[in-house]
Amino acid sequence: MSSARGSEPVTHVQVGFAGLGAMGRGMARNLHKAGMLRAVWNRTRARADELAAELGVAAATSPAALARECDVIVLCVAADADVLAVVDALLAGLRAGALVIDCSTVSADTAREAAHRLAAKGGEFLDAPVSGGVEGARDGTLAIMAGGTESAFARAQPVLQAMGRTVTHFGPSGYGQAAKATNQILCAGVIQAVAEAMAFAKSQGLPLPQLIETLGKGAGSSWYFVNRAPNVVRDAFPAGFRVRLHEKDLKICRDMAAQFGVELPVVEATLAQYRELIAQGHGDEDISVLFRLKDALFAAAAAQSSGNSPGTA
Ligand code: NA7
Repeated sequence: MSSARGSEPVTHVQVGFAGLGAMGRGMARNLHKAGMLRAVWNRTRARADELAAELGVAAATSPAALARECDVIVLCVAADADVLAVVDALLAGLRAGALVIDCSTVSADTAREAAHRLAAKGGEFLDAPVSGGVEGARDGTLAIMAGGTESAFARAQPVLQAMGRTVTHFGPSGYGQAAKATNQILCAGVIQAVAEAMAFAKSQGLPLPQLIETLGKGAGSSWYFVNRAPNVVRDAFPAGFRVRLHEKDLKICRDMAAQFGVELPVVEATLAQYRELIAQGHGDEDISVLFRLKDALFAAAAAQSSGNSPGTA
């Protein structure tokens, strides 16, 4: 047990990593840099083999084989059912007292269920979803929101510190996911505002690069405005944070709010618009592609009033 913030790499923790997608690969590389990565596993075997060869670590042939090798296992897979499936597969090889840290974004209920299944086999679980995107995963600067027991959080410290810059324990199992869901609502509101503001600015004929430069320093600015409004100028919306993934997360937020009998307007509006974007083939683009729908409002209005006064001063 070590509180490793800013200290030397901790080499005695032997970590296994499962889920080498866009996020997981960067996170696993940072664990390797910190001297902790022992083995990796990925559903599509080739990805595990490739990273294992790059880093000189073992490629486990199954989650159970990974669990047999390591005391700490980090997961970064996709949705609720995927996390539970991998947790179940780990159980067959679980070492006594092993700690599973799940960095996927799933519901708080799934986190509690995973904690329950692990506890029944003598393991510990920490939900530890992350924010900061692929860049944060690569640079080890993720914000990590943890839920679980104090002891699980303390044990996880060196591992979390190797992957993130801001690591916060919010409470028992599920609280990390609740914090992450809060973040995803925030992202929805901000991207709505960025997309709408940029479509409005375009309609006004404003010079967009100068506008981004100036408003980026103003009170309405945000990370999304500074980093993603330029996509509008480039007319390209590469991921980024894919529409499909944010849709998954907002459905989690919707379900969690529904448990209180509440429908959240920003969540509902964004989900409806994401459905439209996905139908139009934009599901794998960055969420700033929402601009296209807002821009289309002006195009539709212009088309409707065509023949009137197109160059209204
Ligand atoms: P990616 O790039 O889509 O990667 C997803 C990873 O999860 C990838 O390694 C998948 O394996 C793996 N995966 C997905 N479903 C399963 C199941 N059922 N069993 C085992 N492995 C699975 O997503 P990101 O890296 O951007 O995001 C990962 C999580 O962090 C997600 O919850 C985000 O919301 C936040 P594959 O290579 O496809 O076989």
